[in-house]
Amino acid sequence: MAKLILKLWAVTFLIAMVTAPAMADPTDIQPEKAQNSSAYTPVVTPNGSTLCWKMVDGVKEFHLTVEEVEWEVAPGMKIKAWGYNGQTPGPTLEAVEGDRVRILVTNKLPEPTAVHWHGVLLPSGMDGVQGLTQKPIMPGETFAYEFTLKQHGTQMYHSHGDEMVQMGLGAMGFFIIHPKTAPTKIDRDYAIFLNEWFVKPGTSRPDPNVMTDFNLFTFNSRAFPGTAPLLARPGERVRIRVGNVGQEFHAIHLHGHNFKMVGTEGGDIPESAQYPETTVAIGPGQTRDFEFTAVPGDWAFHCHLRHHPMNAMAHDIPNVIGVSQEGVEEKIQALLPDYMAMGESGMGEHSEHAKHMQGPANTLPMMGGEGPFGNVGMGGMFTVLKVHEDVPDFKDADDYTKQVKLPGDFGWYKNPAGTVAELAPGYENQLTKEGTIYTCPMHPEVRQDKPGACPKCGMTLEKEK
Ligand SMILES: [Cu+2]
Repeated sequence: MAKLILKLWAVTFLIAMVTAPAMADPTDIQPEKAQNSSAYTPVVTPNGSTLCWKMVDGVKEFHLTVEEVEWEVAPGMKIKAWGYNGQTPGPTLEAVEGDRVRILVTNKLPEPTAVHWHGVLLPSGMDGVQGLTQKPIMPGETFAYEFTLKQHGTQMYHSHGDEMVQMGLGAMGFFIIHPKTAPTKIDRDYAIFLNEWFVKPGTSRPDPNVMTDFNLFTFNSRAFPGTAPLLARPGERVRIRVGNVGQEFHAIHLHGHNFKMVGTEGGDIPESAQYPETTVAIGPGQTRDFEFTAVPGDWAFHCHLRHHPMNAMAHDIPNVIGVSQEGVEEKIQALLPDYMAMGESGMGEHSEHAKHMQGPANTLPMMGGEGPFGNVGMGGMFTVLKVHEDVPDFKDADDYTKQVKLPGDFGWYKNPAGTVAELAPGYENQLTKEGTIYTCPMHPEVRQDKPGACPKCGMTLEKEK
């Protein structure tokens, strides 16, 4: 009897081996990219990547693994996030309307999950809502989602199990579906995922319980000065897609251009209804696509909520603008020798101090970043659209993300003569005229009659009181 059972088991096992669908490990997937570039311009996800797929029996098969990832927000700060395939946001899925897709999802989290294909029209049972449309994907399990793409546009994917924690830790990504035939040719196509986080300075685990007072604001989970620039050549047609499944609204603003709103997560905006903007408000659960013709220059691209192009700051510090700090510094230095009184004349000096003062471990100074004219004094949701003549053609999206990582990459715009704001001729510096002396807060022996930087530490000199 035991022999018979063993035989039956062996036969069943063999049949299972032969008939089992190809449940490949992500590492087995050959780099057969969505590179049908005659039909569309591949999307670049700055600081991110595009997921490779392989064709299995006429179906484009993708493999996502949801797992803990160590992620660099900007040089000097890493977080322990939850993402897909080693990154947050997860790699961008890219396909074409009409494709049949199969997405294998392996759960390497310590708790159950499910993946929702946000905005994608599909059978209810493939919608990825844990408990409602499917069983949870238990740790270690791999689920297959399979459906035919009936639309095109900028869609997203994200966890739909323990959402506050899983999405709060970064489990999200783009799902971009190209039209079979595009009405206009796009030269550069970029995708930027917004998110906000709270990471207590000195720690690395984002706190998903924080509901309102976030201290990190990111484009593709990177904060300035860790954000890659968007490159284009003058006159090129550029599309930017922005996605948000966070907790807050953002007002994404581009300098130097009037762009046209061309799509939402619900699909194309008909040409007759497209409208001009310079700032697009984008709420949780929304995507927005806009297009423009690139104008030469280095153009700021950022969230316009004024705390969002900034990094970790303590929001509960007292407001000391215009309040004399005379004597305060000395008193506190008796207890904390490194203490510096700041904020009397505004927060701008903070970005200077950040260059030479040791902050807490694993956090980012409130603002910083070197530009061609000095400190940019920004952080968070901020990057630069660089429209330069000498921007190269990149082989594909991977080639771009490997070569373009930080704001200074590919240089700065060479302004034609006479097109940069300068000191107005004939106007003397009012402060110098009145005989003001400028000193360094760290090196009082440095004294001069002109504003400038301390030759010893580089800090901006302050008016002597
Ligand atoms: Cu914002």
